[in-house]
Amino acid sequence: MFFECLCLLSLGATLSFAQQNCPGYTASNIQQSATGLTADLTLAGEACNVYGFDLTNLTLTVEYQSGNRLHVLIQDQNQSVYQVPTDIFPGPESLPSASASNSNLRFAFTQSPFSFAVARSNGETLFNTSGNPLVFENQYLNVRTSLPDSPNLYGLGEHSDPFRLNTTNYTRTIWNRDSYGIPAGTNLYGAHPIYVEHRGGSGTHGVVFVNSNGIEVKINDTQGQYLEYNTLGGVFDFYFLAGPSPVEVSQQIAEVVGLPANIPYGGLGFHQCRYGYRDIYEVAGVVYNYSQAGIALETMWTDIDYMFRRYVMTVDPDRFPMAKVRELVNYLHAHQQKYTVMVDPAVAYQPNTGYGALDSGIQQDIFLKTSNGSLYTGVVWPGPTVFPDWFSPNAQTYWTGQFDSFFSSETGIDIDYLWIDMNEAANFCNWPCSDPQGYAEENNFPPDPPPVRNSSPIALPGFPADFQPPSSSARVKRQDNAGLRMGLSGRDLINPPYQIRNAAGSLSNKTINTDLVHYNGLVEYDTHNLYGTMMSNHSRNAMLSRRPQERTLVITRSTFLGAGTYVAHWLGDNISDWPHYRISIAQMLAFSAFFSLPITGSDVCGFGGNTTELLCARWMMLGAFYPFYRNHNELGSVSQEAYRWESVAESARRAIDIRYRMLDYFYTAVYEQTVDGTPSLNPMFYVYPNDSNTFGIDLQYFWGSSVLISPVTEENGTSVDIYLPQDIFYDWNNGFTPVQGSGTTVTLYNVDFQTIPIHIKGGSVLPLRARSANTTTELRKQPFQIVIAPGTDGTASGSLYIDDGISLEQAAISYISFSWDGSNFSMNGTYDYSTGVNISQIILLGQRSAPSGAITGDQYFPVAYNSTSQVASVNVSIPLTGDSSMRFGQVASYIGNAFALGTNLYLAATALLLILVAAQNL
Ligand code: MIG
Repeated sequence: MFFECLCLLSLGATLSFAQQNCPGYTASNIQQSATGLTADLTLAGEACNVYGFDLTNLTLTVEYQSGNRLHVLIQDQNQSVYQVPTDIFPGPESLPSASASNSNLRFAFTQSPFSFAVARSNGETLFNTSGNPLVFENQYLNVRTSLPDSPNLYGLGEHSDPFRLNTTNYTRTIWNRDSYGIPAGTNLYGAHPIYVEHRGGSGTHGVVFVNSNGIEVKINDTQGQYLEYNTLGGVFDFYFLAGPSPVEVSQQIAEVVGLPANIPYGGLGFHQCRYGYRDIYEVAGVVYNYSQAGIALETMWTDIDYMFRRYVMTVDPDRFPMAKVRELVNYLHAHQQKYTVMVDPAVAYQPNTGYGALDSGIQQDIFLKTSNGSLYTGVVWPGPTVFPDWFSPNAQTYWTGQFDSFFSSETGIDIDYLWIDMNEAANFCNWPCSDPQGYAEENNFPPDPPPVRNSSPIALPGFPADFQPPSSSARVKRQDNAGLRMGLSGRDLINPPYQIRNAAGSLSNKTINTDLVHYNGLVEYDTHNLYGTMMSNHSRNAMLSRRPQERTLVITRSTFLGAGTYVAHWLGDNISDWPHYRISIAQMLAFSAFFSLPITGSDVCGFGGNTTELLCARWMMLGAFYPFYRNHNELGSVSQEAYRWESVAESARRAIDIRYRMLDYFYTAVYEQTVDGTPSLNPMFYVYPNDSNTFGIDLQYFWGSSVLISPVTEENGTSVDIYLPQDIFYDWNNGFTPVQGSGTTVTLYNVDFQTIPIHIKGGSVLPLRARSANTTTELRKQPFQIVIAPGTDGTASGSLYIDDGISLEQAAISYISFSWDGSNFSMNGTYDYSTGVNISQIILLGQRSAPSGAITGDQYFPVAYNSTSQVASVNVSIPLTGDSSMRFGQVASYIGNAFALGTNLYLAATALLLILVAAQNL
C-alpha cells in the first residue's frame, strides 16, 4: 500500500541541520471522511527550540477540494498564529462533488513521527516529507519534501534567476524588496511561493504555499534531491495541484489564487515613459515627436517628476501646472490616446503646511503609527514621509477621496491608467531610521527639481475637450478581521532567530519597520509581503470609483499571491544591457504562466544605465511581444524614445505593426486567461510537454499558444539559434513559408535590426487585423484577415473574442471558433458584439498546389496562389454576424515532408466549383 511506498522513499533523506534533532509530531485522533481527514499533531518529544519555541499542539486538516486539488493545512490548535487574512487572500472554495474517491491525488501519512505524502492516483509520489521532522515554532517553520533527481522546477517568484530553477545549492528568498538592478540570486519586489514541477510524460503538478512571512526555499541534492521551506511565521497552508498537463496546472493555480482581472483593450497598446521629463512641455514634445515619426503611441506616462517636491497628490506649479497638464490630457484624449502617472504610497510628512493628502490622512487616522502612538516616519522621495496603513478601516475612503479630487476629470489630472511604485514598501532610510529629518537633509530628499524654462520652446498642442463629470459609486466594503490568527506575542519582530537572506540586510532595512502594528493589530513582520497588493487593491477600487463603468489598468511594482486579480505588474528596475533583455522573458513567463498575473513586461530598452541603438532596436521588437509594452528609462540616462534613432524607429514601426495586427488574437488569449486561467503566454514546454529539449528553454516562447517568438539574444548579433520541435511552422517574416521543425536547433542568419523571428505553429487559425493603425481605437475599425496554418494532420483551429474593450460589464460579446478540416473553413460561435467590420481575406498556408477556388453558400471566389511561399489567399467579405463556412477546391496541404491531397472534398461542391470555374473561363 501507499505506506510502504513512503518508507522506501524516506531512506535517502535526512536533515543535517539543527532541525534534525527536532522531535517532530505524532498524529492522533484521526478522523477520516469522504472529503478528507483531520488529526491532532502533538510534539513528539522534547522541544528543540532551534529558532524560537516549538508549538506543542497542532492540527492537520486535509481536504480534497476538487478532482485535481488537495488542501493541506497544518496550524496551531488555538489558531493564534498569524495566517494570511481571508479578505486579502480568500482562497478557493471546494467543489460540492469533491471527495477522496474521485480525486486524482492521494494523501498518505505516517503517524509517528508524523510525515505526509501527496501522490497521483497511479501511485507516483509528488511530495513527501518523510525522514524529515516537521518543525513548527513561533518564529520558524520548516518542511522538506524529497524530489526526483534533477527535477524540472519553475516559479517561486519574484526573481531574475533562470526560468528552470537551479536544483543544487539554491536558495530563494521571498521578502518583498525595492531591488534596483533586479540582481539574480536575490529577493525582488513580489512574493509568489508557487512552484511547478514538470516530469515530462508522467505529468506536471503545482504546489502553492499560502504564507506572507519571510520565506527561504532551499533546493539541494546533498541529502537526496529535496526542496524545503523555511519561513519566519504563519502556518503550513498548501494547495497541491494535479495538472497533469502544464496548462491545467496554470488553470488550477488560477483557481487557488484567483483569475486575472480583465483589462482595457487599449492597455495592450504601446506606452512611453521616462523618469526625468523636465516639464509638461517636454512630455508634450515626446507625444508630438512620436506622431511625427509615425510610431503608434497609445499611452503617454509621467513619473514622479510631475509632483511638487515629489509629494503625492500635488503638481509642480512651475513645471507641470495643472492647467497645462489638463491641456495635454485633453489633447491626448482628443487623439484617442491615453495618459498615466505614478503614485507612491508614502505621503510627505509636512504637518501644518496645508498639505491635504497628509492632513486628511491624519484626520481619517489612516497612517501607520509606532507603539507610542506617534506617526511612523521614514524617508522616501519627498523627504520624511508617513505610510498609509491599508488595514485601517478608513484607508479606502481616504484613498478614493484623494483620487476623486486629484484625478478628477473636471479639475484634476484625468488619468486613464495608474502606475504605483515603492510599495514593498520602500524606505530609503535604514533601520532604525531614528532621525528621518536628518537623513532626508543629508541625502538631499527631495532633490532639487530641474530649472524652470524661461519660455516654452514647444507650444502645447491641444484644444478643449468635453469632460463628463464622474458619477459616484458605492465603496467596496472591507470585512474587518475576526480577531483570530493575530500572531503570537513575545516574538522578536526585528531580528528573528532564523535569518533569511534578505539582500537588503535585516528584515526592516530599506522598508518600514517590521515591528509596526497595523490598525487591526496585525504586525508588519507578518504582513510585509501584502503591502503592495493591498495598495493595489485600494488603488484599483479608487480608479473604478472615478470611472465606475470602465475597466482599469493599474501597474504595480510589488505583488503577492493573487495580485493579478486586481492589477498588472512591470518587472521593475532592470538595467539597459543584454543580460536584462534576455532575463525579461523568463520573468514574464513566470508571472503569466505560474502566478496568474498575465499583464507584465520589463522596461523596454532598459531602465538603469545608458541603452545603445542596437539594444534598443532589438528591445522595441521583443517588447512588442510582452503583454505590457512600455519604453521606460531612468533619470539621467540617455534618451531612448523609439524615434531617437532611425533604425530604432523603424524596428518600432515594424514591430508595433505586427503586434497590432495580432492584437485581437492576443486579447482573445488574455480573455481566455481571465475565464479559466489558460495562460496567454506559453513556455515552450507547455506546448511540447513531452519534448525534453524544451524544458529549459527560456529565450523562446509562445505569444498566445500559436505564435512562437524567437528573438535575437546576443549583443550586436544578427543570428540566433532557435529550437524547432518536431512540428510544422510557418515563417512570418518569409511570407508564411512552411518550415518543418525536426526537434533540433537551427541557426537563423542575417536577422537585421528591424526583424524579430516569428513562427506560426501549425494547427492554428489566427484572426489578424488586415492593417495596423496609429491607435488601438483606429485599429478596431480595420477588417479581419484569417490566417489558416494547417498542422501536421492538415487541420487547424483558433478563436476570436471581441467586446467593446472598455466596459466593466459587457452588454454584448462575440466569441467565435474557427476551424479548418483540410478543405473546409468554418466559424461558429456567438456574434452579439457588433464589430462593424468584416473578414476581408482568408489566407491558407502550406499549400503545395493552388486550390482551384473557394465557395461559400452559392458564391464563388477565385484564389490567388504564391508557389514560392505556398500561400493561397482569397479576398472575401464575410460579416462577423453569424456562422459561416467556406470550401476550398483541390486542396493539397503540406504535411510533414510529404504532399497530401485533401481527400474529403464533397463531390457536389467540386462539381459546382468546376461549373463555376468553367463559367469564369468563358
Ligand atoms: O527610487 O519614480 O521602479 O520605474 O522611474 C526610484 C522613479 C523610484 C522606481 C521605479 C522606477 C521609477 C522610479 N522609482
